[in-house]
Order: sequence, then C-alpha cells, then structure tokens
Amino acid sequence: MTGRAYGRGVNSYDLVVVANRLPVSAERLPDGSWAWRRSPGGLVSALDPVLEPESTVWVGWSGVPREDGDSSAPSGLDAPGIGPCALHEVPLTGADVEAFYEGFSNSTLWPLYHDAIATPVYHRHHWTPYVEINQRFAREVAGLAAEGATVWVHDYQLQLLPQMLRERRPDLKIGYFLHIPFPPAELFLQLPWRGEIVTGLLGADLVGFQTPGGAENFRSIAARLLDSERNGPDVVAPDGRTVHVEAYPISIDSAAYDGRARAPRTIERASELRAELGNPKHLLLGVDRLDYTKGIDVRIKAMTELFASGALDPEDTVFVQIATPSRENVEEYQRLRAEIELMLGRALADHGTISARPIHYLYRPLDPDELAAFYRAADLMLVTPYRDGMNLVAKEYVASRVDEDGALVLSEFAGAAVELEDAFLVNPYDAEQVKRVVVEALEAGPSDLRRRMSSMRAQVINHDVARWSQSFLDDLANA
Ligand code: GDG
Repeated sequence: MTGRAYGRGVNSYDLVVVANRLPVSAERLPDGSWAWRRSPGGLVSALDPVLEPESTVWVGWSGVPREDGDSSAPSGLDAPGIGPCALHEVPLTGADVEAFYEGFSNSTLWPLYHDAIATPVYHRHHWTPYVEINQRFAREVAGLAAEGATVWVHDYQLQLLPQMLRERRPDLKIGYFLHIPFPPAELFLQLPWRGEIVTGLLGADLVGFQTPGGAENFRSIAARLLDSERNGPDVVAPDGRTVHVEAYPISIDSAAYDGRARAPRTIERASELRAELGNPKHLLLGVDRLDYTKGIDVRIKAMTELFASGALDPEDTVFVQIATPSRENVEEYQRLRAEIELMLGRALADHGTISARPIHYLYRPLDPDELAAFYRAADLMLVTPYRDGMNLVAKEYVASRVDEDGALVLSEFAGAAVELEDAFLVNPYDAEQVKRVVVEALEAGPSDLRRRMSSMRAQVINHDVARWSQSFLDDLANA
C-alpha cells in the first residue's frame, strides 16, 4: 500500500514533520461519512509556530486502520484548512496496528523505556512489522521532501526511520526527537534489536532527548554497542558522520495557558466547580492519560491512607482524578483500568458518606476550557509518574497559576523535575514520603507557595514550546 499525497505533492516540501499520528484524527458521523478533527494539544501545539503552511507537510497515520481496497475508510484529508499544513497519510492496516503500534511500540518499547514498570515483551513477529512500517514511512518521506529539505522525525515508533531515510536521501537534514525517556544500558541492552535501534537513530544529524540524563544514556550506549567514538556531546556514527546528541526539554504554549486561566469565563467556571464539589477546604487534582507509567495508583493510595489516618478530613477535602482513555486495545491498559477503578471504588466505599464524596473520577477527555478551569480551581496538583519523558500537565498547571498560588507535587522521575526544582518533589515509590509531602504542601504558607510558584512560572513562561521547537531546528540547521 502506498500513502496518499495531498497538497503540493512530490519532492516539494522544505520541512517534513514525521510522527506516528497526523495532527488530525478521523471521526465517523452518524450518516457514515467522515469528519477530521484537529487533535488537541500535544505535538500539534508544540510545532504550530514552525509549521509554514505553504512549505511544510506532516506525515503520519490517521488513527483509523485502512485495509486494501476499503472504500469506506476516511477520506477528505485534502480539503482546505483541515490541518495546520499539508497532510500526508501513511496507511496502516488492522494487522499493522496490532503488531507495529500495539505490539512493538506499546508492548515492547514503551514499557522498556519507562524503567520496565510493566514487563516488556520481545516478539519477533512484532519486530518485523516495525521494520517494514518504518521502511514505509521512509519511502513516503523520501518522495515528499525537496532537495536539501529538513525532516523532523518524532518519537519511539519511528526510531529506524533516520537511517532508512539517509540511505534513500543523503541530501536531507534529519532531526530526531524522542518524547519518552531513553533508558540506561542496564535496561536498553535487554532489547534483542538494540544495535538496529541505535544504528537507526544515528542516521540523524541531531538526536534530541527530553533530559540530559536521557541524552547521556544514549551517548554511552551508542559508544559501547557500535564501538563508536564520543566527542563531547557528539557521537561519531559508523559511517564517520558526527551526530549531535543533546537535551531539548519540551514545553507548552505557556502564554496560551496563562491567558486562558485569566479569562473571566475560566474564573467563573473554576468557582462553579469548587461550589459543585461542596466548596472544599482542599481541592487536589490529577490529570493523565490512563497509563501505568503515570502513578495514578500512587495518589489514590496516598489519599486513601491520609483519609484513613485522619490526616485529611474527607468532609472538607476532595480529590479529582481525570483520566483520558488510552490504548484501550492493549491488555495491560485494560488491566490497569480495572485496578484503578477497583481502588477508587474501595476508597469511596470506605471514606465517602451520604453528604461527602471525597474522590471524583472522570474517565473521559475534558475540553480545554474545562481543563483550564480545573487547573485554576485546584489547590494542589498531583503529578506522580513512576517515569515520564517530560509531563506537560505539570507545566500546564504552573502556567495556569496566574496568582502564584497552588502547590505542585511532582515526581522526581518526571523529566519536568529537572526544570521545576521548586515543586514539592517526591519519590513515587516511597508511599510514606508522598503522604508526608502532600500534607506539607497543603499546610504550606502563602509566601512559601508564592516563592515556589513564581520561580516555576518564570521557568515555564521563559522556556515555552516555541522556543523549544526553534532551538531544535536552529541546532539542526547548524548540525
Ligand atoms: C508524551 C510523554 C511528554 C490530558 N487529559 C486531557 C488533556 N490532556 C492533555 C494534557 C497534556 C497532554 O494531554 C498529556 O501530555 P503529557 O506530557 O502529560 O503525557 P503523554 O501523553 O504521555 O506524552 C510525555 C509528552 O509526550 C510531550 O513530549 O511530556 O512525557 O509521555 O497536554 O493537557 N487535554 C484535554 N482534556 C483532557 O481531559 N483537553
């Protein structure tokens, strides 16, 4: 199967963004036709400032499997204004999705790169499609990029693409950014295809990671596995090219979060939310994709034990957990959902009363305005991943605290902890410490909260996502 070319077409784009997913997703309407919706947040808003509509194409999958000859598959991606730039779909069949996306990407790489919190599976019948689909992306990109164009490849689904692309198009400037952590050798070396992955990444001119630790893990693994030389922050690839390896901590559109938090409708909705929740003394919030890396269980356990010990009073404390459905076809995620809901059900049964409901759980995405109101309403934000590349929620909460109040309890294993040193940092594996720090944060005085929040806000406002993408592309141009 070949991809579908929309927009200007063959070898004409100066910037090619490549990610597993397009910045839009298809939605089936009741009459059977398809509509395209821009995917909220994430990579789309991150790249928005650098996407020149005229000369950029975004290459990725639509989110809907497309079988050969299937005429009911989504169409109309070429209608004007659907995306922020031209869009080019790389089709995936149902079998591709199972082996490449749910299999190798989300059952091997995702857990392995997140400290093997869930056990990674190593299946040869997932690896072969991973290679084939990276090759499919390489073919499509090679046919779209203009002579000397810049190609920016994103994330763990496409780690072989830089080298595959270099073989087809040595004229291209190739950048790669990994959104998730890059693990230390002790874990990475488990991977039966470790040499292929490192070789794939070294096809780029610039390889970017979220944290200095991830970049250093990669440098030392590359040097060890491929017997290549290191030259400061650079690694010499097997073909003698110098590959620059660096940390580029991703960020958010900080001004947009700040602005939304200040909007009168947000302020009004935030106080409505507090009123609907019974005007609690303490409102605690968690916002995550439902993923086992996010440590949602850490928070529920801490809250349950704090209620049980009397350290927090369920009559005047409310914890709201918003969980966005994610990877619902992967077994590990189905199990996680059942576990989390069991824990929440028990906590409510034990600590709820007819008049007080101390825990609320929403398993659905909220629209951005409602999310902004929650950020504005919450006294304390709980971000407790066991491991996280960055964690944008932490930065979004900080950008939304325009009055320099509110407390951020943040796992030291989130990439964001490198920059947000003034958060209330916790080790999510240390249940007693998490409980202690939650109470400490709730009892902190306004001046302590202000000192912490104003320093974190300065960091997030000054280092926004436009700066992130620009600095990556500037360094790529000079690489
Ligand atoms: C990967 C890495 C890295 C969540 N619920 C709702 C909603 N969200 C939005 C948040 C935030 C985004 O989803 C989640 O971003 P995270 O960074 O927290 O996590 P991942 O999805 O795991 O992202 C991560 C990131 O890539 C970027 O490089 O930071 O470490 O794992 O923007 O706001 N948005 C709306 N409603 C919701 O209910 N509107």
